[in-house]
Amino acid sequence: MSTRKPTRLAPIALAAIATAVALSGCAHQKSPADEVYVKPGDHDTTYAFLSGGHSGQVWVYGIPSGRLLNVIPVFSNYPKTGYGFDEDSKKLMGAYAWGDAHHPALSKTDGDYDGRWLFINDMAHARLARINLSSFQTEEIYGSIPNISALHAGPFISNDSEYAFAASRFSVPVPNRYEPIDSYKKTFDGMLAAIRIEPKTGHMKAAFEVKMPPMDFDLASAGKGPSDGWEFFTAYNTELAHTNLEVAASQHQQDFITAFNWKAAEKAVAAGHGTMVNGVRVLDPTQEPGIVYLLATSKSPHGVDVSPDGKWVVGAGKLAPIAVVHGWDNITKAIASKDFDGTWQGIPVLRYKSTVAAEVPVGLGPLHTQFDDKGYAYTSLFVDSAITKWQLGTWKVIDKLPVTYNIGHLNVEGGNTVHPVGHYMLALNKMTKDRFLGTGPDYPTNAQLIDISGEKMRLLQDFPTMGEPHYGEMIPAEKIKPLEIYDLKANHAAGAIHAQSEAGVTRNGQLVDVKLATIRTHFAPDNIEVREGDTVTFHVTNLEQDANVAHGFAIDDSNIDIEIAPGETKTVVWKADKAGIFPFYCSNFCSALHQEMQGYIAVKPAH
Ligand code: CUK
Ligand code: CUA
Repeated sequence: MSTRKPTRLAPIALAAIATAVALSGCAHQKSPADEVYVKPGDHDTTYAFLSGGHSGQVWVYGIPSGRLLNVIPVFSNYPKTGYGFDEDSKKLMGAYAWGDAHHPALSKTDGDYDGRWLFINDMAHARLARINLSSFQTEEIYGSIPNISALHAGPFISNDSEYAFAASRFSVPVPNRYEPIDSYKKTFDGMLAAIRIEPKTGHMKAAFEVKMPPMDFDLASAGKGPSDGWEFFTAYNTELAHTNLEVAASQHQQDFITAFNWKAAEKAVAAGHGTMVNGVRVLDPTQEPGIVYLLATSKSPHGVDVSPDGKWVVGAGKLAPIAVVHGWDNITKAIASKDFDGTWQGIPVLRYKSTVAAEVPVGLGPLHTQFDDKGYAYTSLFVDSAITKWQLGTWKVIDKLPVTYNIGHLNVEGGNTVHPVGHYMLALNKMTKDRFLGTGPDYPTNAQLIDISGEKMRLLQDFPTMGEPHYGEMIPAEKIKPLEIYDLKANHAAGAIHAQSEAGVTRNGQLVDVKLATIRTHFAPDNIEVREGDTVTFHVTNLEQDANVAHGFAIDDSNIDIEIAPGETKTVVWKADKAGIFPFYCSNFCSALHQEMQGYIAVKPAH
């Protein structure tokens, strides 16, 4: 079925093949075309969840084919599924019609992806969303998170999904209030946040926060193994500039990674430390020794990534051609012996010479690092348009692969876990330029699939992505168990019905309730009479219990169009504000008589 798992061979046979490949210069290697070709009817081996950037959606791709499997609307409307049109999803989306989604993050158990949920941030409104990976639907949007402004850094999930961590990119006064902008250094605050994830339901709630100097927090990564219980955040703008940042925030040769001991913070919060600000307990690190330390890291660090064994904290300073590696052992020793390079804004700065294990000369514009299962690291280089592979421990640069063009994030399958898979890596490039047929001045972005199972990285293929997927997460397909239908018997949604006989119209003054059934190939009822001025609530239940039989419900001359999955109920509200005849129909091709699936609403004049 897949190109992924070769037939099991005895170790001797494998060794023989390895030798043969080495001697013959890859004569036995499949061509890239064979590696990405998934023949009709076969399935991909891996899911890739790519953020849709400011389209506010998540794109689901199959890997290795690069086929777009589906779109999950999160922060913006999607008529295809009716998201943002029915009452429940309107409520989820709240007051905003868009979001800026950057970082999909899979839930974890014991440091590995468990296939339950996908979290993603909306930077612009400081929100986090949770997608259920059985229904592939957005289940929760939490926020705006109190005291967090521009949630770029997040969500970063701890090893047992205890918390999603997040931080403010643009500092503002906390609590938010008027202050003259040039009082920035004194009155604006950077914030780190721990958002508790309820283990059974996945519900999110801000648990505690840490008030920091007004740096721009950018990204984070969870400690693992020995460093579990810590979260590492990068920050640029240690200059604390509030204007002309391109120059003013690029002055210092080093900025910081903030090492945050969240287990210690939990204890401080349990002991009642800190103050309540907008309903969340906020700790002041200058009053809570041991909670936050600063790690000097080269010029304007963007990404920070902790190796799967938790021993190395890799920072990528985008304005220096190196990846800075801090050793976890070094960090703990420096903390224990108070080996500080003084304090900054009241927070201890660990001596750089003591914590740094290596400065790896990766190339120009380093942004993000990922790891494989064999002790190698891969750093994306925006300016060089390349990926550098290097080795943990020896710090040797092994390989450099050009990518097209201007890579941002990269992602290894299982990339943020303690057990990366080490076969596929995606390069998420910002620019497409000449890679695809032109489609006017709006260009797609470009994902490139790279095989990292050998010594050298091998480019397998390009495929277009949309809305700038800053980041993506890849997970083996067998870890996800997609739902096929909703169980009609278990459907207790408001207005749900379980048989066509329960369908019908009820009136209460000018409020009309329609329990509408859809089943191949009709609506029941399909002739509905209401009066001008009525507010008509349609609870549409799809009575089907066969997979892949979704019906639609669209009303002519209206903004109503939803799709209802088998066993699902969706509710839409329609104003009968003018007399006349309004046809409605099934907008989703469902069967041979789909075109017959229609009905009429007759609106009687008020007088
Ligand atoms: S970011 Cu680094 S390239 Cu994670 Cu929003 Cu876009
Ligand atoms: Cu039901 Cu088309």
